[in-house]
Amino acid sequence: MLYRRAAIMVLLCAIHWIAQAESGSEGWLRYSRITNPGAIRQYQSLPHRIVQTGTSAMAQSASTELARGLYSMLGEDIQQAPSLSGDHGLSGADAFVLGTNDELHHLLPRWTPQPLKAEGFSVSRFKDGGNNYWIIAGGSPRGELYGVFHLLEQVAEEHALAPDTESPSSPIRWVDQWDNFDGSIERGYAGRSIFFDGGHVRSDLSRVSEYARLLASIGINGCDVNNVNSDLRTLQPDMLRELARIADAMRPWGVRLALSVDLSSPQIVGHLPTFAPLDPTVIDWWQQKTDEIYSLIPDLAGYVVKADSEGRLGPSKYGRNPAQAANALAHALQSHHGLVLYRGFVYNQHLDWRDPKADRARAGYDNFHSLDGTFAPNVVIQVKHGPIDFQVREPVSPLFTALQHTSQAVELQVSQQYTGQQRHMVFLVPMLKAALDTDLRAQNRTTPVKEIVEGKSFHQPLGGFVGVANVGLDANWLHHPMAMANLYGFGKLAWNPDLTTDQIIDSWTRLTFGNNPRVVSTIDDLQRNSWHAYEQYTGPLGVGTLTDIIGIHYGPGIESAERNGWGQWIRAAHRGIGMDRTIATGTGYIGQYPPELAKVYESLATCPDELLLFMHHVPYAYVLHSGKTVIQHVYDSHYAGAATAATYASRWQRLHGLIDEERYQQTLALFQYQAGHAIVWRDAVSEWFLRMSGIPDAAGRVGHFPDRIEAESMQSDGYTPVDVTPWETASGGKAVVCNRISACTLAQVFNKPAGAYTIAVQYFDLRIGAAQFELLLNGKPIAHWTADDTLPPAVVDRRIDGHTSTRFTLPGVKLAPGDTLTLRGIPDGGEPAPVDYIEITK
Ligand code: GCW
Repeated sequence: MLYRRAAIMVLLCAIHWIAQAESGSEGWLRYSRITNPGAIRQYQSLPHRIVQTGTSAMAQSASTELARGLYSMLGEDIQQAPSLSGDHGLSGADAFVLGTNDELHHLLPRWTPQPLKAEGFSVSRFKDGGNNYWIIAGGSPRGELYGVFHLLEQVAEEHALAPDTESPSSPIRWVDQWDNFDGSIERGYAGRSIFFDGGHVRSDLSRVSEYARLLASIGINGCDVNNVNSDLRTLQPDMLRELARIADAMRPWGVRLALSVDLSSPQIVGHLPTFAPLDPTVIDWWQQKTDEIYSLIPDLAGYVVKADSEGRLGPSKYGRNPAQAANALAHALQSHHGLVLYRGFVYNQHLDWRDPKADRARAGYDNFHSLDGTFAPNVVIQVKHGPIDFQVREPVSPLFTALQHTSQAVELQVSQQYTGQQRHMVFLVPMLKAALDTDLRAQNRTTPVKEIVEGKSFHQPLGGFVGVANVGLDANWLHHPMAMANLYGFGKLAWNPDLTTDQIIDSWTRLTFGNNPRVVSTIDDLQRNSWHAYEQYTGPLGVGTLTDIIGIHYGPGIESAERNGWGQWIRAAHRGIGMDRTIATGTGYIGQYPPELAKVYESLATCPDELLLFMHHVPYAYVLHSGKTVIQHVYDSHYAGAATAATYASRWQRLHGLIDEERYQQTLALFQYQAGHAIVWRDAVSEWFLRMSGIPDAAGRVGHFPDRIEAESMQSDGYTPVDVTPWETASGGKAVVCNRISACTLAQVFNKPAGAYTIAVQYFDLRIGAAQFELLLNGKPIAHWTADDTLPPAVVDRRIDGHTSTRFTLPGVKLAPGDTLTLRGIPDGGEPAPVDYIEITK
């Protein structure tokens, strides 16, 4: 009876899942029905019964998940039984048996457990008294849960099930969310917070539980839910009680809550006269506050600290250093087994740009290297993988080798802050792998970043991986259906950084879109090269993402990097470009690397092209290892990258009918958008470099647009020209706007040979309204669209620039000389239907 009830429950849930199908909310946990007869056959002998030996919430999640997944994929009734014996009915006595090693050994004394680490698992087969068992053993209930997800993933990918033992690379496998209590998310691009709204924790936390389940399935065991720019209310008693509800929602999935704390809290929340880290009243305050938190959240993973960085207060106010601040917190957490993740992202954003020796990239090393060995054992320094800030290409931070007696975690970004903000497809795993595999050659031996943070290189007890995820309320979590590969990939790399890009993308695609070979190979190919293409059209040769550095970090804004205190300078001049970070003549940054690697970067002869402008200042005519000049490389790579982005939509269209319509259409629209926005990037960067260097493009493309008609030169009724800032983000530096309430028009007589043409309209789509556009040929409407895309910025912004520039494309229009093409723009809600140009190509 009990079994039957469990089976019915599973069935009801399954119906619910089907109804919700394919919004992307299931991520890679779709568990879609296996229809391939060969695969069905290989799973036919699997047991139909699950015996769970544990009673914890995590153990319950493990068995329920196994039942849910197997039922959904194989359509078999799965019973959850309390013991090995009992009414076996039709399903026989075979079973999946779940538990920790100890529990299982107690139940099956003849079974020999594999030695397991705390979060490891083993999947094995065992025959006893004529019964066949699949045993999923964990070093802990969390390990058991990971074993279940592993087995289900094998089935979803239609692999033969085989015994296996795995354990994670390192203990810290966390995600950080930069969510604010008002429900906004700093650098989040997929809607509002799943955790907070209106200054409080949401009353409905069902998305939080679903998120924790997704995280558990890729081995993530901690989640810092509040922005590192921490709200000062975080540690107030009533807020802590609310935050405890989030911990409760994630706990059944083995995901522990962590909290970002602000170091000034003793003063602001505790009303002490000071927050000086070594002041006894402050030390006492942290202890009491920490005890209070643990009484509400007994398994809190720890604190994350951003201090003395981007306006956050820190120990420097009292002449103290990060170790003294971190250790004060560590002391309070020690008896609770909590950790302090103190961020290495400490720098001065008021650097003097006129000083050729000033260099933000130096900051991490300069602030921390002398502190090595002085941190408490439960402090971990959380280091962004590059020395600046998540640029499309950076070398790895030299801080990793400066700390040899301190545990470290690498901070990687899943949220595509500088890499297209989940409006462009950019599969980040190749980039993350390039960072993790970089061999820093500390002590003249092999010390790749991944082994340093695993604690292997310098024999540290702690360490690991932190991913800034920033999922939001969008049904599919990250907005772009392709972006979930980055979250999946981050988790997989945190579990095992030796996995290859191909292994990761192939699994993700199969789990997310099914096992059809054409679907798999098409999506794998699209994703695999997408980081390279994005780098090509946004920021080549290590110069950084050439975006609006002091704004939203999305579209092009090249000069924003220069002449301010933020230190992301590209040092572009009329003769040359790049930051001289050499030891010989530059900022000396290169000298922060161990000598073998420093030697490679210091010399122009050995510095890799892809990091050239990060390390050196060179003339535009400098010849790269590839044989091209820097300037020609800039032109060529921008054209090549945009050309690659232009192929995405048509490659995707070959999958029509092979995947669900909802995700198909959503992805197609994003690919079409990306093709247009890649052109905005290409033109902005190449035009800017042309103007700066005065060196023409050898292929004659840059500055020559024979098929383009500038809006400001068309015959206008109501449209007026405006200057666009920065100039490079609109063709010719100008656009036109309609300041009427009713429509304005632009008209042009066609004067090329008759034929079928593609008409592209480059216009601007602002958040504030939904302007309408209509294209007419000789007075007859041929297309109509609304400017209502949810493009970044996530905040209301009225600017006409490279963030909002977008394109509408109409292929196959038959045109003859003398035809009149008219574009009608109808403003809405303050959006003046802005237009940049029309391009008519064969
Ligand atoms: O990447 C930058 C972001 C800031 C962020 C900061 C950090 C949370 O632009 O928005 O603040 O880094 O990592 O602290």
